[in-house]
Formats: sequence, C-alpha cells, structure tokens
Amino acid sequence: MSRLVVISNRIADPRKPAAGGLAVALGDALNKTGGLWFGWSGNIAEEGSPGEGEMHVRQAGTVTLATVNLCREDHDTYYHGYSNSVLWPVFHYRLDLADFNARYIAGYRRVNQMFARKLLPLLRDDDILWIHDYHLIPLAAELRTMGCRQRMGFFLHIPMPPPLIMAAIPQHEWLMRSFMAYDLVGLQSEADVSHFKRYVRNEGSAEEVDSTRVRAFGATVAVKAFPIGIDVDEFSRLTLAPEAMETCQGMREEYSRRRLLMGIDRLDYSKGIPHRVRAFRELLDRYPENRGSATLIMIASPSRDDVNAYGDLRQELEGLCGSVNGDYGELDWMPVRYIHRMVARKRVPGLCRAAAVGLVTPLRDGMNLVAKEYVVAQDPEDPGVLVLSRFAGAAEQLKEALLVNPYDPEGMANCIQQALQMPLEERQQRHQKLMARIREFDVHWWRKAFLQALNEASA
Ligand code: ADQ
Repeated sequence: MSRLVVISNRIADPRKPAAGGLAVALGDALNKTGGLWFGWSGNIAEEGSPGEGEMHVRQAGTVTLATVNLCREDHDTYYHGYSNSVLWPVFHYRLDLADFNARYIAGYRRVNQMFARKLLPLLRDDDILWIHDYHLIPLAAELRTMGCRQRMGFFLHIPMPPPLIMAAIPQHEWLMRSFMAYDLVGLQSEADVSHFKRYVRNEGSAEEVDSTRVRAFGATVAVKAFPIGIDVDEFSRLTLAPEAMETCQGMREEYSRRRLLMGIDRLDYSKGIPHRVRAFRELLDRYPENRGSATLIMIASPSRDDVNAYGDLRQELEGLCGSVNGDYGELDWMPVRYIHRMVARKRVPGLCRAAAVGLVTPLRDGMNLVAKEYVVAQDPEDPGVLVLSRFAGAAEQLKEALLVNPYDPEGMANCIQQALQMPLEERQQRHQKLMARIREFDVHWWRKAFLQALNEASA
C-alpha cells in the first residue's frame, strides 16, 4: 500500500486532541498506512539566508513530522506577502485589499522551491502526495521539475475566484498553469469547479476529456468538488461532554430573559462580521419587540494582526458594536457582546447550543465549518436556526438553513426575525435534514473521497 505524504503550510501533531477536525482527519489518514506530514514549523529563524530552511524530523506514532523554519524575509514575503496579502484577498474577491508587491512573488516561489528541495530526499517512489491550500499551489510543479513522478493531489480550502477576478493577479497564468502539474485538484464547491474550468477554457483553450478531467496548457488534470465536512461523531461527543454542557447551561442562566444570537469566527474581513452587526442593528430598528431581548454574542479570534487590513477591521468592528450598544442598550441589557479572543474548543459546542440563532455570514468563504458545527451542536428536540450567507461554500449543501445576502442588512434583518419566530416543528424539520447531510458528508467522507479520486485520476 502506498504511503501518504501530506504537505501543508502548518502541520499538527495528530496525537494531540486540540488539533481540530482537519488535523484529525489528516492524522487518521496518515496513521492508516504510516505517513509523512511536511510543512513550516511556525518558527522564524532570525539568521539564515532566504530559502534555506533548517529541517526538523520527529516521529509521532506511525507518522513522521518533518518541518522547516523560515527566515524573516521568506516569512514576510511568502506568508504575509503573497499568501495572505495577494492570494487570500483576491481569492475572496477583495481586489481592493490586495497588495501586488513584486517582492512577494519572489518569496512565494523561493519558499515553494525550498519546500520541494527539502521534501525530495524524504520521498519514496510509490508515495501519494496530498498538498494543501493556497500557500503551496506551485509545489507540484517545482517537484515535477526535480523529477518527481509520484501521484499528487491538491486541495484548495479557500474559494476559486471567477476568471476575471483571478486575472487581476499579475501572475495569474503562471498560477493556473501550476495547478496543471497535479493529477487531481480538489475544490470546495461546484461554483469553484466551474470557475476553474471557465478560466482554463478561456485562457488555456481547455478541452474537456471527460466530466472531471480537463486538458489545458499541455497537461491534463482532474478537477472535482469535495466539500469538506467536520468530524460529526467527535463534535457530538464534545457537545454532550461536561465542559460544553456547563457552558451551555451557564449561558442560558446568564441570559435567561434573552434570545441569543451567536457568531464565532476568526477575525477576518472575509467573514462579514461588521455586516452582521449592521443587520442586527437593522433588526432592532425594524422589529422593536427584540429590544431588551435579542443579544448578539460575537467571538472573533485574533488572526493575522500584523497585516494592515486586519487592524482596520478590528477598529471598524469595535466602533460598530459600541454604537449599537450606545444607541440601543439599556442599564440591564447590552445588545452586542463582542469578544476578541479564541475560546477553548471544548466550549464551542456549548456556545452554539445555547444560541437560538447561529449567524454565519461571510462575504465569501471556501466552506465555513462553523455553520456545520452550529447544526451538530443543537438539541434535536429544540434546535436553533442557522442563518447562513449564500456566499459560503457551505450554502451549496445546507439549503435548509435560512440563506442570506450579507451585503443586504434589511434582508438579513428580516431573515433573523424569521429565525427568531420560527415554529418548533419547522425548526426540527430543517435541523433533521441539515444533520443528515452534514453526517453523510463528514470529514471522513471528504478524506476518503479525495484519496479515492486521486488514485483513480492517475490510474
Ligand atoms: P477558516 O477560515 O479558518 O478555514 P472555518 O471553516 O470557519 O474557517 O473554520 C474555523 C474553525 O475554527 C472552526 O472549527 C471554529 O469552531 C474554530 N473557531 C473559529 N473562531 C473561533 C474562536 N473565536 N474560538 C474558538 N474556535 C474558533 C479555512 C477556509 C474555510 C474552510 C476551512 C476548512 O477559510 O472556508 O471551511 O479552511 O477547509
């Protein structure tokens, strides 16, 4: 049986429980055959020349973890620069926030080449390589130029933008050609697949070989949607564990006279957090019966604080929350609670379960796992309602949520009101359908489906 090699920007020790759903899924896959997980250590070596990372190899059970350090210049250009100030904003349709600095692309290429050089001696002929996310798009092409013939699959966790948005990146053609070095490219949604195919059709005169494979730029690649899921059994266990139950109970007691609306995100401009506050304000304005009752709790964990756009977002959000509280608050009721912090993983299901409405309103999102976590954490006898942005990848699967346009505060306020007033029977029916789909397409399905398609893609 072939050995699996996973490559991602960051890696996690698969034996540690705090690692989260994705790490668990990849850890599971690696544990099955024994495997190798390769990535950046998270450390910045102050000394050292660009592109020359020091490698550390350690064993975690049957899985070998291999990491490299980055020097400051590589970290600034590859990670903060090209990955998070070009690819992240553009792939989330935020051309206004992109910073096309020529230094960044050089660092991005250099680190991908360095990853390829360091990985090469660790590879065996029959390995299968699974490369993750936008930091490493050109890795397969770099490995191929070094002579690698192993099967290679890529999964993009963020959205694939439409061709005209992609074309704003000065190196768009090089990036898209890089995808062609893989045997399989996995995307989150059918919309992403259609964007990819449209690009290669328009710019690379692609021919469709069959329903999944396209031939363009002189190469053939399979492109398919694999909507990522969560570990439903694990999250259900976490929901019923004492920590989550205590959190839920505590919230319900603390807010016994209120209706809770909950948002949990990384503080990122793609998540539509200010838009959510504006919609909530609209709700209080249009439907005054919610004043003194509806309480929006937003937990936004710090993220990429040293990229400018994130500092601006934080200020905007604090201003918005302050003005809603100032304009509508009462001595005994604070409409918005905003917490700029990570909460313990074990408490997340308790927070979700305590909320009558889960607000997941990204402006654009590859999938959005919080939407799925919110549904799984609900009491099936008395479930809360998921209000979900139509621009989250998850919206393709979770049709029984109330789908909203986050750019439209009035429409969103109407939907929140509908959620707050939804009869029990309708809530139960919607929850049942959502649960069934989330359970069927869980993270284990995602991993198996991708690896099976990768095997078939190069057969
Ligand atoms: P992210 O953008 O990080 O992931 P998401 O899918 O929502 O977004 O996952 C976030 C995870 O972090 C969830 O498990 C959530 O519970 C947790 N989390 C978020 N905020 C938290 C907080 N304040 N405290 C504690 N936990 C918090 C990227 C893509 C997504 C895609 C995933 C997986 O942007 O679109 O769904 O990868 O492919």
